[in-house]
Amino acid sequence: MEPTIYVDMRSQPCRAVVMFLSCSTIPHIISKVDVLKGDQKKPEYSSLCPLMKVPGMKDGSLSISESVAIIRYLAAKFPDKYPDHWYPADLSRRAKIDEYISFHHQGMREPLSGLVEKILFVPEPLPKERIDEQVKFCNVSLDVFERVFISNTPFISGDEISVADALAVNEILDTNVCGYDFTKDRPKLKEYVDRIRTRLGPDLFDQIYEESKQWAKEIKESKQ
Ligand SMILES: N[C@@H](CCC(=O)N[C@@H](CS)C(=O)NCC(=O)O)C(=O)O
Repeated sequence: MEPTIYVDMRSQPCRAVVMFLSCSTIPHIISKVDVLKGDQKKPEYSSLCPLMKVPGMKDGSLSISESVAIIRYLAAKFPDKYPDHWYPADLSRRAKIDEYISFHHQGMREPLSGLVEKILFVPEPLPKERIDEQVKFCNVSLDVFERVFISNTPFISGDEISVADALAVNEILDTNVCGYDFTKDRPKLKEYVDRIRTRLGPDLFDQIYEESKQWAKEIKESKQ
């Protein structure tokens, strides 16, 4: 039986896992979890993934959460079923990707996903200064990202796309749901995002973003 991957496609780490899977022949079944309806807290899911977050994965008697753990598990279990550059067997190339992955949660997700959280998932709107402060945090982090991870190379690990880019691009674009497009004033970052879309193929990329774009549209309309 193939692994089941539990996702809500409005979620950045879920889209990163799906991007990797879509560029592989790793056998899998996708099962949808609606986070906005609270499916992640229902016993069917929380008994498998007690962290009650998506993505999740079940493979036989193993069930885990955390996008990075899921990607690493699938890459290790199916090494011949994805183009090597996604998570190279070569130690040095893999180390470059692992360097970004280790940076990712604090360095990118905390500021960027934090902004989405502070705008969309608070009971009362926060004062403008709190939002400005978070936007500043995002910009400081994106400065580091541009300077350290994509200063001389088209992708994080060099000339080819990898799981690091899948994780990064999904955080970079996620703030669009709440009206913040950080690629607007950052040509280097915009080129990077466009390069990933081209490399994946615009059809696949847009398909992965479809539910998120629809959600962004609904949020925008609800504010008018
Ligand atoms: N570090 C986790 C983050 C998972 C996460 O925060 N998922 C969010 C969606 S983006 C979630 O499931 N939220 C539901 C909740 O907190 O109730 C990963 O990379 O998988």
